[in-house]
Amino acid sequence: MAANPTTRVPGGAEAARHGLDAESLQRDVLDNLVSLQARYPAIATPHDWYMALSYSVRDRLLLRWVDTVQRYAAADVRVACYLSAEFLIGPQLGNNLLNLGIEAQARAAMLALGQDLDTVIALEEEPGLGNGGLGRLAACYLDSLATLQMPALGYGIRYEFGIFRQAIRDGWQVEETDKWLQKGNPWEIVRPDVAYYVNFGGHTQSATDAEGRFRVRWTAANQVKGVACDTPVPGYRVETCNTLRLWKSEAVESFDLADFNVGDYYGAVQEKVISETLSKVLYPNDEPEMGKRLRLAQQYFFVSCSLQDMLRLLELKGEPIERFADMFVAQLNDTHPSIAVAELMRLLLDERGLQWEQAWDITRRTLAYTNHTLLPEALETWGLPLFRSLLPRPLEIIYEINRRFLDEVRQRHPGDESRVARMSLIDESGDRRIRMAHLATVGSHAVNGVAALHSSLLRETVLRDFAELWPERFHNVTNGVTPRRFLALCNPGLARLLDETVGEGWIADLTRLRGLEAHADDAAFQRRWRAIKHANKEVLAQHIQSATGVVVDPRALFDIQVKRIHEYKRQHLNALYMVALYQRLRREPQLALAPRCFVFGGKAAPGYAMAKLIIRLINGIAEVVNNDPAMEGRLKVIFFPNFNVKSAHHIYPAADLSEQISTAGKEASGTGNMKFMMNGALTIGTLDGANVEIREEAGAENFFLFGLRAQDVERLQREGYRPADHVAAHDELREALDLIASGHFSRGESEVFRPLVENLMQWDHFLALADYADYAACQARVDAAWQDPAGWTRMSILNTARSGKFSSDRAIREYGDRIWSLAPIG
Ligand code: B1H
Repeated sequence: MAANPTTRVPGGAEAARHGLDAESLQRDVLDNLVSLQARYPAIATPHDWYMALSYSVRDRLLLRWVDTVQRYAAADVRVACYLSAEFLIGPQLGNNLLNLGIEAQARAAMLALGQDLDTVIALEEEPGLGNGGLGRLAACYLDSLATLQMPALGYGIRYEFGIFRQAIRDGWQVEETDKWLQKGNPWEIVRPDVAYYVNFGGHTQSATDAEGRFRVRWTAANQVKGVACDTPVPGYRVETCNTLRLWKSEAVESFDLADFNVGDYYGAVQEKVISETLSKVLYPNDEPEMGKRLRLAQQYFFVSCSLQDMLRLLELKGEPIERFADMFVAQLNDTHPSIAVAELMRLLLDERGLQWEQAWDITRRTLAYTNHTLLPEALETWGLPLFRSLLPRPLEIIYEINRRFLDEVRQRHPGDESRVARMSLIDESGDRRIRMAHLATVGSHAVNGVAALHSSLLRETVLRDFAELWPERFHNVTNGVTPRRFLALCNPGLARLLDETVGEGWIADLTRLRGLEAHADDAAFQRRWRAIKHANKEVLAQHIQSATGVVVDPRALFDIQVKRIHEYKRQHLNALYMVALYQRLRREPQLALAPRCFVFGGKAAPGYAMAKLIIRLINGIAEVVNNDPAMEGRLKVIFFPNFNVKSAHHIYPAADLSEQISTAGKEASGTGNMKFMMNGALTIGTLDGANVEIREEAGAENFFLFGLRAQDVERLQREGYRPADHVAAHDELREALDLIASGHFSRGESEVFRPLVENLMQWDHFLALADYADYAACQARVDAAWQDPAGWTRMSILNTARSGKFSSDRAIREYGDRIWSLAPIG
């Protein structure tokens, strides 16, 4: 069990000794301005000040960082390694100041230098090393691991280009490259001495070694070098500072001298270029793209480097190889790192000479797998020819794992060959493909889903046969988010009120927010609560105006849906409702509806045409509604471009209503839903993912529930769903679809939205039309509730008060207790 993080960062004279006071900060910022940026104050750009301050803050982390690393190197400390292809860490400066407890000192120091701290913080480029929830979850978990003082390392890829920047042109999404490293990254320490070689291609040969043991040699066609790039991860007000280690690919040698000498200079450089493209760019999909060789190479590259690094750390600990699983546990963030099963086996068998049984025992005890999706199209598989050509030796190991595993299945279920085919690591039904979720499950001692509903569905559907075979290996760990970034940092106004009301302890123990319940009906407290929300809405209104040119009134109900754009998340259901509202208001201008401002944000995968069309639709509706004088003071529609961690800081605190309207059974958990709740937004949502638990915690009376349940969805789809029936039964819905199809929101061009409307009318794979009537009715309840400010504010307070469960600290304690057997070390 993790200890309560009570070790506080010193204040007063203590602070001065640690350089944490304003005066020494100011001195260092000036020094760094000259020594690192080569600038003096009069000519320093705002970015120079950002760099000078960031380096000064990083310096203050170094001592803790080095101490922490040293402690983990000691024997008998098990270290949790979080393997993830994505870490969406967000801007670092503000968060590091918060966790160190030196925000006020930094503000004073910068003021003395004539600089405004908030302006400097706002300059930081977003490290967009992830797509969405999965990558952000990994970042929240690193924050909690450090705060709970648990020995941990994050391992991933240092993409040179993170998620693209989204611009909106003529209503369409346009992707622009993300150049987050262009001006340098002050948080990163590159370690050329921490580097490993990774094999690709070629062939294998087996032979018997001198001691008569069977050994396999993999002769690779080429090798890539992975170099460690470290980012410090300080815990909140504790001495622990963990490491996020991201691998950058490099050519093995800058110049292949042999080639150079025979005159193939360009050939030698070419090899270098190919090696270095490996960690160049993040794949911008929130589901896998079929058959991308470079993606598989990225996965193997970072997994191999990470496992080799863990083996090296084991040596540093002075522990024998047999102790590997006692010293390390590796959590696989979805299947993207699941090649770790084969790679750890390879390293233990081929490089360390272990026997199969022993290697397999170590591998299974080391690895644990988190599943993040049940959507069939998002379950990762790799075609055999591609896999074989890139990773011949890991493929042989996978075959052998499969052979032994299927023997076990046959022993348990003699004659049940259809079960064997279902469970095999290789899907033989069409082109033969490796099922990465099966590989991860077979090679792990624990498998978990990310919300209670998701974990049950996982056991009942996708991994049913496996849960039958090994029920004890299946767990649920409901996701969580860090209250440091997503409450304390992004909502300072509310944070001050929380400090005053329940004491500062809530930041490290979010369940203390329960203390707010006693104030939920207090009129004076309610007024302060509303004033804070209003101020946050004013800030967001400013950002909206500068991003889109549209002026919105902070007194309107801010109804917000921000997340990746996907049909299962049903932004189009929300859009249909906006169109219906617009028509109602046009017909009946006297209608007593509360003024609403709908805000959307989120990126579409560049190749996902329907998602891009949904963005176009929202922008089309926005253009019409926002320019219609009859809608003035009643309705506004905003598509906030380039939603990312940085803009999220302004969005969650300003929300009144959180849209969590995915088709039941499709959203594994959601984490935005938790961020909204903490910041006092009410949720309108289906019984999907973590919404179920949010409603349980908040109380059914403080949650706007609508829609089909997961089992209804399953039944409807099994029995034959006919979307047109729902349209025929609902005039408002039909009129909304007709208006969209008429070209009203596409400048008269009726072709534009035809694919969307036709898709809905014919297929509607995610049952938007089936849920429409109930959604609209629920929105009417929202409207009525909003008209009673005291009642609404009470619900808002209770949502924040009861959000404690959704802290990532709780989630990480559960991983530590149930899956990692990991103790914190103070
Ligand atoms: C989630 C992904 C994902 N689930 C493939 N799956 C990717 C799959 O680049 N790829 O190939 C990237 C991402 N992401 C999300 O994980 C779920 O949809 C959310 O419901 C969940 O909250 C989040 C964190 O668990």
